[in-house]
Amino acid sequence: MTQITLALSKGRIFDETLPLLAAAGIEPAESPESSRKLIIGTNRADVRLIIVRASDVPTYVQHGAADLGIAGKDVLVEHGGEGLYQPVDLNIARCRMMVATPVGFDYAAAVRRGARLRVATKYVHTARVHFAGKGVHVDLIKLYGSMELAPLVGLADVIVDLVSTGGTLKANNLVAVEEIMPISSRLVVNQAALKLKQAALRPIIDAFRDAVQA
Ligand code: PRT
Ligand code: MG
Repeated sequence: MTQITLALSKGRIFDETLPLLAAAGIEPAESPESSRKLIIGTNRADVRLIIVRASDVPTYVQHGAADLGIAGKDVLVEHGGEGLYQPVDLNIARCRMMVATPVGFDYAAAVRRGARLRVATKYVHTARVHFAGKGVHVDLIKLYGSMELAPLVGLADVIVDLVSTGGTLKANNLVAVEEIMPISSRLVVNQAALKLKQAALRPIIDAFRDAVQA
């Protein structure tokens, strides 16, 4: 029996993946929210889940420690996608990658002036490519979370972050001024595993694709 390992993160991706797993006939034996286990069995003896940080999913799959994974496009763009096949946009955990500024900050004028813009973000690669494309010179400040704080305390002029409801920006007196890209989560597959475990992986990939289309 071919063993299949699927890498997932807790939280919104796990919750939104459950119906897709069910469509593929996979039911986790326990919830990662209540269990501290990092390897979770399923109703299928040949399928197990590993629970990793969202930003680590591409790394586990790239190196073949997991055959499949589910990762946000934000994470995949930062990772680069090397060694990964991305067969299905699952259309879950949707949001938008945005540039945001304090309310009242004249972003258009700042860009026009051509002065260096201080940009705080977890998404350094995405931000670099975005501003280079606009011909805007930036000083990138790498953060690991709570980007919204940076402009409020003078660490940066603008942030690049994910926006879903907009509630977090609003609560911190920030406003989205530019969309960089729409984000959703993708099924990613280790390229070597896809060849070696074709017969076992194909039905799962197809079930996910069918569930998304339904
Ligand atoms: O939380 P942790 O540090 O472990 O990692 P993570 O934040 O990368 O993981 P997680 O589980 O929070 O997010 C996993 C994936 O969900 C991301 O990689 C995105 O693809 C996707 N996603 C969808 C989001 C959001 N929507 C989202 N709104 N990820 C994060 N957010 C954050 C955003 O960064 C901001 O702080 O929520 C806040 C804004 O939300 P609103 O609703 O107030 O606009
Ligand atoms: Mg988070």
